[in-house]
Amino acid sequence: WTLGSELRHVVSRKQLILHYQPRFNIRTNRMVGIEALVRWSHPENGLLAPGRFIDLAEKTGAIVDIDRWVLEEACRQVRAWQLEGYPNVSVSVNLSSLHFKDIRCVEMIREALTATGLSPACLEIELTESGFIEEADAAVEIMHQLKELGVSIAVDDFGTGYSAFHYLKKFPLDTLKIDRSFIQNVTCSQTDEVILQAMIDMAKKLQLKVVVEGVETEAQLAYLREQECDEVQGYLLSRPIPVQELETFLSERS
Ligand code: G
Ligand code: G
Ligand code: MN
Ligand code: NA
Repeated sequence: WTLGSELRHVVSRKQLILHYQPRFNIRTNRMVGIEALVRWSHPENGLLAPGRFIDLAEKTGAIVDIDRWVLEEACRQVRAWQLEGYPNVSVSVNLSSLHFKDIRCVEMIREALTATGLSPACLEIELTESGFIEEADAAVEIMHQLKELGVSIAVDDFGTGYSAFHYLKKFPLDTLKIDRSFIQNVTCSQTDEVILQAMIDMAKKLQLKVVVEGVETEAQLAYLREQECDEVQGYLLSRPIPVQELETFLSERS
């Protein structure tokens, strides 16, 4: 398929851009972090969301170059904002689970930090559950090395994968990002409320930071304020936005 072969050249042709979605501390309302979300600025088809090409990039192997670019660009951008005097935010980068089978990904991450001068404390790597359970031994080793480096590790889309909890003991995790499907009906479904509450309780008892994703209504936000949730992300607060908009946001809202 033609998109597949074009994908091999997206990095060298400079067709990728990053949007950033803010993440907020639920108590202080401050923007504390941003998630980097890649887009493909395609010459004929316009701006393509990752849902349109990440799976394909994983199949063709193009994801390796894409993720390396995303990582370095996100680190570079956040470091540039620091040097320009914007308020400090940390950045979360989604990495394909393919990397977590290969110890070289630690080098890739170290290089991005060294090349850009960003402090490891400002970087969080997001992984999906299914991604690291598959080759657990390799993933554990990689995560330990990342922790040594000072980088944080988040489980993305929590609750949608294998839904086995044993790995929470095994992996050195910092953050659970609870999948947006769990917040959707929380204000009208008792069942959903029970499940979300249980996930938040468990995370807190395991001393993990809890981020709820996909917050779209004031009622959902009010509900989360009564829970022990730490941070929120979602369209109610901000969609993923381009660099310039984020700069405005940073200067006005932090
Ligand atoms: O199309 P949509 O924006 O809904 O897709 C978002 C999905 O794409 C999320 O699952 C997100 O984790 C993933 N994603 C976004 N940016 C990147 C990236 O730079 N690398 C990888 N591997 N996945 C990404
Ligand atoms: O899998 P991951 O969590 O990395 O995916 C992030 C995706 O979720 C992005 O595509 C982003 O646009 C989307 N997203 C972020 N906030 C919301 C929200 O409030 N509602 C919905 N439906 N999608 C959201
Ligand atoms: Mn994510
Ligand atoms: Na998610």
